[in-house]
Amino acid sequence: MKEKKRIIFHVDMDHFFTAIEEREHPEFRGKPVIVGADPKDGKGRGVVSTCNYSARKFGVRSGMPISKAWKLCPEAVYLPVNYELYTKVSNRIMDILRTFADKFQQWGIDEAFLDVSSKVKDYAEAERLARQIKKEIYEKEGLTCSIGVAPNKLVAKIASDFQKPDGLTIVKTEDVEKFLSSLPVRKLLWVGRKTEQKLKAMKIKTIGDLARFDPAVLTETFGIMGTQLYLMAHGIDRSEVEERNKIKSISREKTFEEDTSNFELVLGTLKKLAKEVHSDVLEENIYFKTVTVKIRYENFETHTHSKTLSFMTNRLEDLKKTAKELLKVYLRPDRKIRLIGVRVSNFVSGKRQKTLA
Ligand code: TTP
Ligand code: MG
Repeated sequence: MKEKKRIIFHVDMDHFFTAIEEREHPEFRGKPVIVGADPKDGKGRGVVSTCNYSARKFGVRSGMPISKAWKLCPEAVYLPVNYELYTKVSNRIMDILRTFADKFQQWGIDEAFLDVSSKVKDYAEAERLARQIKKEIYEKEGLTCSIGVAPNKLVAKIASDFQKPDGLTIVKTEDVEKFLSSLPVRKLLWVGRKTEQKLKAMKIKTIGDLARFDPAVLTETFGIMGTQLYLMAHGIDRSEVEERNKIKSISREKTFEEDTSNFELVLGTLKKLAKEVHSDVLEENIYFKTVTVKIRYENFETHTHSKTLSFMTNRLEDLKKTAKELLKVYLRPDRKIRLIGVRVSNFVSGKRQKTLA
């Protein structure tokens, strides 16, 4: 199974939201900084969006309840999420990165894949190019990033995470299997908690364990995903770097001050969230097809429920109506609600929509 020879970069900004905040407020440098929900002296609800490396030393992590972060590190600088600013910086960084690539694919707010196969003839040149990219981002935006260089997206993504922050990890074709073998299987994209547990029960902990496993048994156990897992464990990934519509989804969520079964409040909040999402939809000049609601009960049990409309829309009424319809089935008098969220996805940009019509 010979792969077409390619050289792919994965660029991932270091502690993105907090790095921007530090740049804007040099007085925060050297201190632990946390961006996320208001900690309210430890009583705050909601979560940590991200934190700088100094806060990570205290055990703080993305996605952790803000109240837990407060316990671990009360002395940190706590800041609210300034999406508008981060999006602007992200757009500028993506514009810089795009100029270096034959093919480019933004991946989330602070990551991108670059296919540079025709720009460099070998890994030595690739290294020089990667250093040039890091330098340019630092000079223009004052921010550091980590870059993974590899023959495909899968390995490049794992490599960018290998030495962070300000890292550069190069994995040549002949080194791929060795590089992967000692890493935990969780590093393979798509290996979620459940799969990880199942693999653990089969005594598969590292990617190397997985690569040595009988592929027939993997397919028997996991179906088509078993075959995928086996290929990934050998560092095989043929997916192309391809530009998609820039933003993949727009969402808002709200953690209630107190868990509630006041449905008027819940539906009122849903409307408000829908309105906020909608104003972003208009600003971005996009049309959406899919609406998703998220609900978390007081015991943290979380559900998401989506509906894909048969049409593209940018109308608030469509969003509100669909979101309400989706959420209603989860409103039960015996269950208190902790959080709700609204998301739209499946986008077509407004401009393109016009030409399609
Ligand atoms: P990441 O690249 O996952 O994290 P990071 O850039 O903060 O840190 P690292 O140096 O490890 O790359 O995510 C990019 C941004 O996305 C992050 O700065 C904040 C946001 N984010 C959230 O809001 N919630 C989350 O749970 C995660 C993982 C990220
Ligand atoms: Mg990052």
